[in-house]
Amino acid sequence: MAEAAATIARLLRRADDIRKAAPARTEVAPVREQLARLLSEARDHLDAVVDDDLRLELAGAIARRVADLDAVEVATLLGPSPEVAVAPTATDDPDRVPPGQHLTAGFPVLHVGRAPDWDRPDVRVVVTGLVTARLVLRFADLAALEVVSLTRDLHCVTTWSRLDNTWTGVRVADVLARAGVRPEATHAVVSGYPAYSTNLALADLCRDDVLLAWAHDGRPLAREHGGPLRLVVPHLYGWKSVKWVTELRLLDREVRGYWEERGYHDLGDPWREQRFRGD
Ligand SMILES: Nc1nc2c(c(=O)[nH]1)N[C@H]1C(S)=C(S)[C@@H](COP(=O)(O)O)O[C@H]1N2
Ligand SMILES: [Mo]
Repeated sequence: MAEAAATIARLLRRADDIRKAAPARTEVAPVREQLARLLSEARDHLDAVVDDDLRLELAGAIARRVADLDAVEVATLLGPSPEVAVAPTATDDPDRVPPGQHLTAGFPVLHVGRAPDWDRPDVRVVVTGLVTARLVLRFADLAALEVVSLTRDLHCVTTWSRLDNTWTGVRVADVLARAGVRPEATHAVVSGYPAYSTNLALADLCRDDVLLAWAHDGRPLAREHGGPLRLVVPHLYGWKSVKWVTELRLLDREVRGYWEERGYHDLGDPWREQRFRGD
């Protein structure tokens, strides 16, 4: 039985070593798989630990590391992204490129899960929460608002930046004005396909250059980049720019979204390098 506890302790130490090395790795899936295997092996030894307190303690230690598997993904994402071509740092203009960022050659595609098979007729954006009128907007409802084009840089927390993206769409502020913002509203959660979301202060969401966009560089927004409709929040890291938007929910408090729940910063200002909570 002492042997079982020692075996578990050894497996957990190995898992922790791999976990610590994770930020340097570029492949997320193998790290996760390796950790999941070690942790399930550790769990297999639990029954052989006779002492109740020790067994409970070890079970807790394993459970915490299982819960941490998502955080491994976060840490790994902060390393250089494998699909991204990075231009030499020497060409980076410090006035355009925030600290720790590098220019990319192409336009990387980054999202959790799979892109939906949607076209413009499939667009439905629910505006809900602390609004005077809950709305379900179709593409035509959105396109009937004032159409805006603007050019902004996109900074992903995984360290790539793509300059001079021209986005065409409507201001979120105009969409929210149609629904009527209740005075108690201070924050929003914006959701997108399939179960993605992010939290934003209402003031950030209502800036003049925050759009629901359907075109990029003068062409219909490609599906992999969030087409038919995505949020664009140019002054914050890219994870705030929800692709395949489904819902804007206004709240009187901050409720964390997908990445924020996994340790990303609530605000995410690239110029202050707010990658993780506490940065
Ligand atoms: N629905 C959804 N939107 C998302 C994401 C996601 O995983 N799901 N990833 C975000 C992240 S981390 C970034 S950097 C940008 C990337 O946009 P791009 O794929 O058009 O470059 O989309 C954001 N929007
Ligand atoms: Mo990102």
